[in-house]
Amino acid sequence: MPSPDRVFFSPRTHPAPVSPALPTPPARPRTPARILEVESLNEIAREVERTDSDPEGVAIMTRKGRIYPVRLDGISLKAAPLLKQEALSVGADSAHARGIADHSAASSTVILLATWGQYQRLLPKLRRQPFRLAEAAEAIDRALRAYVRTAPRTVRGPHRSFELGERPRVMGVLNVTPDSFSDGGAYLDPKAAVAHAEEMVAEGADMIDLGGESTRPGAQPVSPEAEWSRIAPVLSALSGRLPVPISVDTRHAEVAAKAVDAGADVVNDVEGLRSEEMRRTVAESEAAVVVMHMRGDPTTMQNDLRYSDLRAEVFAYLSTATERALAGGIAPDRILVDPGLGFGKSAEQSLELLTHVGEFRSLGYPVVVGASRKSFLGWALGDTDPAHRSEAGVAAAVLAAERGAALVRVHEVAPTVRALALLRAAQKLSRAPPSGGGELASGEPDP
Ligand code: HH2
Repeated sequence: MPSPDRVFFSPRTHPAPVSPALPTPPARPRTPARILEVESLNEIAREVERTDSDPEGVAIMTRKGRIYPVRLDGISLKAAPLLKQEALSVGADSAHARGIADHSAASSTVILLATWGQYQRLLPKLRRQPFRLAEAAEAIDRALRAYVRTAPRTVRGPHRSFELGERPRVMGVLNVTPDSFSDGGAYLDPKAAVAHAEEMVAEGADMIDLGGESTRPGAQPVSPEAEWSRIAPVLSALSGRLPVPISVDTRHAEVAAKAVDAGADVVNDVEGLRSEEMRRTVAESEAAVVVMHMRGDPTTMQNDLRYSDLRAEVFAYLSTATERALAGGIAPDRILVDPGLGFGKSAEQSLELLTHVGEFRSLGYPVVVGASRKSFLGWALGDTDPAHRSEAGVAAAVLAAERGAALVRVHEVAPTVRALALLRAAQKLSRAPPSGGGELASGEPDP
């Protein structure tokens, strides 16, 4: 984590003292108090600057302007009180189970509540402590750095590379299926599919996601042979001709292998690399991969929607799946994660994941979100017709990108691209550095 001395603000000359002859300002402020909408540290710094605070003061105050709540699981009975004590010693705090005090709990989930500056003082203290608190310090450090990262990253596929993070990117859906829930049959003819891909690229799609099997709830599984026969002609017509990378939406390793051979750069696996064969295929082909969360499979996934803690479970699943991917030889800069809206989730659960999607950035991988036309949008609209979900789908894409998704998977590319242009402009404004001497520091938080 950057040290406080990396915060640069240029020194300023102080103005002459205020003359005592000036009239005394009114005792009460002339305007009501205003709660500031300041999210990023640069935004906080710019506001503090407006008080004409000393540049050094701007840096110090800014670090106090935002709390980052961090959740840790499985903190032991011995470690939890020590963690709280150290947190309190830097002016922060941590919450843990009641049972830690009377020793009725062997371990606890802990929520740390600290500012960036407090973490900088806390982490070195934790690194010196026993009971695996040094390990916890590393986990906190890694998560904070990953969460606040705004720098773009290049994802390298076997055929071409693409940039994520510099602006929200759009993945256009191309379903070559008879039974997809919203566009089944529309692009089964390869000519129609190719024309639709070209249309989406002309509308601003940054990637095309080609799928030959519907994974909607209750969909009938398709054999790898049938799936490949649907996508092969489309892929061979598009590959090398499209100016954007192609992703193949498949659960089958043999389809993934053939598709990457035929020009795909990304394997979009809704089964989250559960299959060892798929992990091997992705590693060997050097494809990028979207690791998605789904409980069970499309035929069973909506049968049991009980989670003891939805986001914690999805987060743990993606953490394990990405660790397995790394262990299987997939390079970290080729991994993307997706919470899988609608895959074994109720409408409320999909909405919860959508509105907290930025949390998954703590894993250190770009986040993909597919909300387009899904039934939770219909639930929010009080309307079951998928044809009426366009506007809500665009809103969901903007919400996802605003909350930290790097890539949104959508059917309607043109309106999404136009809506995201506004978000991009707003993000540029919000992330602009303070005027008093440049950046807070490289690597500083500025989500
Ligand atoms: N959703 C669908 C399919 N693939 N892949 C990722 N990474 N994330 C998603 O949310 C996702 C996905 C379902 O949408 P669609 O392709 O339109 O429907 P169908 O599965 O019926 O073809």
